[in-house]
Amino acid sequence: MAGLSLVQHIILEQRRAPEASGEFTLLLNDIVSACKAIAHEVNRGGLAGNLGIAGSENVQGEVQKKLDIITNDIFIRSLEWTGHLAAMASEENDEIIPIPAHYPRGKYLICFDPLDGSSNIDINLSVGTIFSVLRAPDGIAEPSEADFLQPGTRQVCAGFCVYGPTTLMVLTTGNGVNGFTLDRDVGEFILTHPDMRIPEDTAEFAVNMSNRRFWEEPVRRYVDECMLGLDGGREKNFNMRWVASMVAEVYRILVRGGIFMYPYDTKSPGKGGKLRLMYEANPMSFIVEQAGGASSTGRERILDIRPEHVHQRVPVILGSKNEVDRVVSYHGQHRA
Ligand code: AHM
Ligand code: MG
Repeated sequence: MAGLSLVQHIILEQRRAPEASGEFTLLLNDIVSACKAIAHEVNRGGLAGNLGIAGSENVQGEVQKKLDIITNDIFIRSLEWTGHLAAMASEENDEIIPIPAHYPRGKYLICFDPLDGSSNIDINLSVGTIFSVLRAPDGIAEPSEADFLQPGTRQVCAGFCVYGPTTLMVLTTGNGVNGFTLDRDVGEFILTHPDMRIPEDTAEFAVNMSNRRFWEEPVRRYVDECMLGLDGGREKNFNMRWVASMVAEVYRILVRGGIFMYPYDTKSPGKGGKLRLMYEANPMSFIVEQAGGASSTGRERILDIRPEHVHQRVPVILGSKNEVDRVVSYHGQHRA
């Protein structure tokens, strides 16, 4: 018998909340459709002429790949007309994306990265879509950037899709974390990984080691100790992974534990980190915490940050709780 589909799962959750109007379920259905269409384009790759650079830069000054633009368009076109959103924010758009005047408005806001891990597009490694759903403030017809600047604790839902050997969707609505695999034969995401939990301990870390000289002392200390393994103070050997796709790293951590770090570095002064708070760090932190893990900048819980800009960057340290706590304690000791 086929398992429960993602939409069935959400409808069952909705029935447990009798005050729910069903609008959120419909929004999620739209997101699922968008991700299925993106999975299709990513999968066709070179066959559809989708690989390579587009010849433009995004708001962050990053070279855009053709698929960055194609997937951003798919996400926007799939969601703008349905009447469940008040506005959108994308990694690929400098400004907030309004809902065109001729479409109805809804009560939700969405922040998204349509294709995370862009550097992996042309080399056939996993990439993904990350999204975060917030409520639009009451009585606001045309939300502005200020209406998006809510801390991560206010997220209604967060999720990501990984386009890898299989296409997977991971989702939380604040009630644990579930993983769904796209069954291409029936065109549905099927619940394959119910109630994902991150082990508290791990012997696996993920960090871009080439940035070591730009890190702060607490992160250098932690990673150096991992590298020393049995011969150092930790008295156990660690393994290292770096896919350079946050979606793949977080998925791995959800399945078998680990710690992922894109910490503060001095490589790009004034930026505060590489990853973006509102459509990378916040949704991933919500998911990781809901699965029993932890997420911090090293100095504060990511979900508590009061955002200042939609494209704000933050240091990210997340995953197995005991390891994240250790890195945070090193930051505290360094300050003291
Ligand atoms: P992107 O949104 O432009 O793809 O950047 C985010 C990605 C993350 O998925 C990944 O963890 C990181 O950038 C990799 O960065 P680096 O190439 O510096 O190792
Ligand atoms: Mg990204």
